[in-house]
Amino acid sequence: MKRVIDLRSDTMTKPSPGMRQAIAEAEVGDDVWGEDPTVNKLEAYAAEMLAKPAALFVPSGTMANQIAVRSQTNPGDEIIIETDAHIVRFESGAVSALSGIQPCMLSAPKGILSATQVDEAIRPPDIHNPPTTLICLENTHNRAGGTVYPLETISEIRDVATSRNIGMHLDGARLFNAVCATGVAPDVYASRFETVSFCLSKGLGAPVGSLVVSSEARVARMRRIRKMYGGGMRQAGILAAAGLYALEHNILKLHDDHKHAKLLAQGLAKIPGIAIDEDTVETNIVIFDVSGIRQSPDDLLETLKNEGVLMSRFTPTTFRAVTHLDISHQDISDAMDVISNTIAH
Ligand code: TLP
Repeated sequence: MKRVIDLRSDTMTKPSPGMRQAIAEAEVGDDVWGEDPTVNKLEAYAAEMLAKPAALFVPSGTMANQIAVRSQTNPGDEIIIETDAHIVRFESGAVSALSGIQPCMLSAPKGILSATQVDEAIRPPDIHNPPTTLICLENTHNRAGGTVYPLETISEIRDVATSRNIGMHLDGARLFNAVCATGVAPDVYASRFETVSFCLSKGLGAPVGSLVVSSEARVARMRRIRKMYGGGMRQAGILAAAGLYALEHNILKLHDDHKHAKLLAQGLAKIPGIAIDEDTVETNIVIFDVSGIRQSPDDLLETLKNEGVLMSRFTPTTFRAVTHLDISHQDISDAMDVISNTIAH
């Protein structure tokens, strides 16, 4: 059978034999009762890594974000967020449906808001205005192509937030990609936010799971919201074991994903008809435009799929390719051969 090179997302990884072994050997208990030793271990591990007092294990990145937003807002509040952020683009309208807030969406180059932009968007106290109570950032920024928030910019936004008494949440689904790209420690990023979420099931290779870290009091509140959202899990230690394995073994492997993404971007840049801004390829996401190719984007995607290379459609004329744990150097050169041959015909 022809090997499929699946670049649709870094969520496509399958648990490795070592991870499966850890899953098989996990000690479990009922986590709704706080009695799953492996979940407790994972939460303690995550809290320590991000230097926050506590952490909560949840089934998905979406739930992590939604619980964090809910814990820091009241219905009728406004949150400041970049237009293409996952929280408002890809979470099925959950912030409005579940938290009753309205988003104030700001566009920004590479998905990176500036402190001035944020400052100007904060509503002055007035009976007509929704109170601005939360600023959400995304690092790395998925839809902008895995771009990294400069720590300096985050710190400037933090200063604005603190002076205006507003909370901050980080959608760090790919926080460890940012960590690998910059060398900035995860706890340094986390120190700028009240709540930080990160995913185990993106580049880190676990089948399920995200964490959200914060203060003891807020995590207690978020634990209740998790239950309300149906995210209380029972013998979840088998999932937490995969998460622990991911954190212990797979973070440094993200460096390879970043090298592979660069390689792919360099190869794509050489193909006539493909437009790509190589500077935006800072981590494991490659977004490129195919409007200069004779074939329609739909046909091209289908032909590539038939040749064993899967990518996702991002906009009407752009594709997204994401490198991950299950993609090797060889896969990248094989994918490049398929792409060049397909486009040449
Ligand atoms: N992103 C997925 C899709 O939903 C688009 C992907 O393939 O990239 N925050 C960010 C920044 C994300 O990229 C994602 C998933 C999430 C949150 C949500 O995580 P899950 O899928 O676990 O709910």
